[in-house]
Amino acid sequence: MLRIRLAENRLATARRDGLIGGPVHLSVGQEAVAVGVSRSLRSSDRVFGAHRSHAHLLALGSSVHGLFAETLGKDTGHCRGMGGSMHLWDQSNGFYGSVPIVAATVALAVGAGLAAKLQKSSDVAVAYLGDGAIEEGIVHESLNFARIQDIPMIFVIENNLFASHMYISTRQPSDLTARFAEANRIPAAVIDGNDVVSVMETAAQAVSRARTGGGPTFIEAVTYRWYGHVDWRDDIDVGVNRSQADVVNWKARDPIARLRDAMVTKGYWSLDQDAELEANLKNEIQEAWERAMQDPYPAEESLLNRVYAK
Ligand SMILES: Cc1ncc(C[n+]2csc(CCOP(=O)(O)OP(=O)(O)O)c2C)c(N)n1
Ligand SMILES: [Mg+2]
Repeated sequence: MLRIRLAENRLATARRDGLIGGPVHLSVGQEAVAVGVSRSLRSSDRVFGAHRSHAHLLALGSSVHGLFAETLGKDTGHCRGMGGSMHLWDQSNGFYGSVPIVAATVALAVGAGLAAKLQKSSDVAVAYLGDGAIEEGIVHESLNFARIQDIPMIFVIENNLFASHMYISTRQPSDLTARFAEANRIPAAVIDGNDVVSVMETAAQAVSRARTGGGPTFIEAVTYRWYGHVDWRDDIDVGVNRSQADVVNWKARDPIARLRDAMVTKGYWSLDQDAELEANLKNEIQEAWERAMQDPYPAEESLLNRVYAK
């Protein structure tokens, strides 16, 4: 969680300073979701994200340097610099891709899950989506099809209460989305998305159910993003129902501080260990950034080389 946080904070600063050409959608504050889910996954699983997917990628074990290089448009990036922050891919770690068309990858995850089933593997698919994405029709077709075909997959809804600048109560008659799982007879769990242990335990059950033929699960993890919709700003001025007080309250539920405090209180972890971990991670992030900054851009003539994958 800390690696993801430090990496995203670096991206925020770099974007503010004009070093990154395209928008970056940050998930600082939401780290427990991707980390808790990924704990039960293996590299042959098939994970899909969307526009806010740095954490989904990194939590699978993908390299921070690859993310930085991709975001900077460098040849060493996960997509050879052709995608940027919103088109991430690292199949070696099970990340089958993110696409900024909201909800588009949900159906791809259903397809990947169906393939896993037809191949008689015990691999699972994961679709990460937001409370805004669930308003797209394709999600409802996906839920229905996943249930009817008993597809081994997990729908992970990161309900951060916002779609761009619109608060959930301005868009939906309920502030929870799990009712859509109920409508499709998919088992659902609504959990505190800032509690990594709760995410981990819920995801472990869901993944185990999918691997053993039990079909799909819907996990709604309620959380909050600390930055605004895109880039480094906090969006207090433009966010409907996004006051400074809300942000302060949600920061008090910081998933990283919560885990650290719990582990220190129970004697599993010391503040010295914590300081050492943070120092090591800061070094790692700094080195990854410096390397990515120095890496080459892709050659101009390579532009069309990877439009279609072999
Ligand atoms: C099909 C489509 N419609 C609209 C947009 C513009 N858009 C980008 S992100 C976003 C909000 C998505 O909200 P949510 O799914 O809750 O994800 P979050 O940003 O909260 O992580 C919108 C409307 C888009 N990229 N694609
Ligand atoms: Mg949202």
